[in-house]
Amino acid sequence: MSVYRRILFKFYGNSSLISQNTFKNINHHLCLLPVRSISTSSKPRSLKGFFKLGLTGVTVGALVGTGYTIHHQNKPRGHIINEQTFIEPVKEVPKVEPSRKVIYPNDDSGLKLTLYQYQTCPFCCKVRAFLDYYGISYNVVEVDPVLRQSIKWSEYKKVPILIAQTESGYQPLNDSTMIISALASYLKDSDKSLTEIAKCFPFISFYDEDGSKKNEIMNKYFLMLSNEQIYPDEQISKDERKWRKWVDNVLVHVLSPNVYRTMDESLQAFNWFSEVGEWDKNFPAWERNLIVYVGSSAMYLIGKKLKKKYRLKDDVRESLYDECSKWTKELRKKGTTFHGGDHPNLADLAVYGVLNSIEGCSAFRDLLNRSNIGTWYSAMKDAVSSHRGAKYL
Ligand SMILES: N[C@@H](CCC(=O)N[C@@H](CS)C(=O)NCC(=O)O)C(=O)O
Repeated sequence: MSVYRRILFKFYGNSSLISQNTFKNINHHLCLLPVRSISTSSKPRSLKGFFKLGLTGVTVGALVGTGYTIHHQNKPRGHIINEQTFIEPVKEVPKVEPSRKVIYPNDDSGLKLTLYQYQTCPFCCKVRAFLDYYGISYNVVEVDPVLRQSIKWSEYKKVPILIAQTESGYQPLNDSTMIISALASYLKDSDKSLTEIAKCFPFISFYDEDGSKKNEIMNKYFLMLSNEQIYPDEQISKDERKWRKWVDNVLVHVLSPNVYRTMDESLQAFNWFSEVGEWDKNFPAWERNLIVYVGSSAMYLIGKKLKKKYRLKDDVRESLYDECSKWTKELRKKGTTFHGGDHPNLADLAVYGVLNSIEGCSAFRDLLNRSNIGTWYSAMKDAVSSHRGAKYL
């Protein structure tokens, strides 16, 4: 995969959003030059010759096109559907010096965790919000978004990846929602090991409409508790799941078009990412500059495509305000500080985490000025930064 494409992947998240055509089109443009030079250098042809050549071209094109379509449609897709796979424990992971260590002296979870992340990726922020709130220590490995050497050992190529040290090696956990559900299950009911819990989140692989391979993690919004008494109110947990899904399927999608709304905002955002991700320290200068300048231009363009794909309003800020007001409206209805009542639940942590990822961007400042989410957000910031969840463990 080209470095350019990887940069798009990093900030785009969902690979299917980078249209295959973007790259095909680039290639097509490049192809125009040699084709033209061949035709100008050849001898003039008769009209009949041109017609014949054109007809042959169209026929060959149609045959190849049809053949490709048939091949594409007949490509075996079903064979891996329903084939369940688990995230296998690994014996070793290559030793890398953590970019930083987050240590909470009162942490008695017994967990030894390392988070492979991008500092401002919304999904990584979500996982950190959870760990910080519960005061669970962890090492951070800031992944180089271009070369991604530090996650070469993993078959899963996205971040966050969390690994938990076990007696016989390491248990990787992939996907922010699954990571949080697995850890929350473990913290509420540590009868099962994380390896056993990871098995409760099997994934199935399938090909999507574009023919790209996707994984779907089963049960990822559910906590795996052996004792039903621990989570007694089904309605509360249903509500929590509903909002966690909304974060992954709706809220995150309004962020990029807002953060990269104009070229200026995009560049500002990347400079802020660089600052908080300590790219100066973690990556060579050429790479940091490459990410900032190529990344911000690419994301500006991609932001426009995402706006269309997710049918955001012409003024994308309106979509951001609308979504956030759904959250605050529900909060008003409940009449509590948090969705979880007087302390945050997993939905609060998820919303806080993803909004926290844009805290240094003008979109976030506008959001605070134009909506009433600020009160909830500061209460969350306070709860997370004082690790208030530790007392509920
Ligand atoms: N559903 C996943 C999404 C993770 C994701 O898309 N992460 C992006 C970064 S924001 C990623 O790693 N993209 C691939 C890449 O950078 O190569 C989750 O919740 O963790």
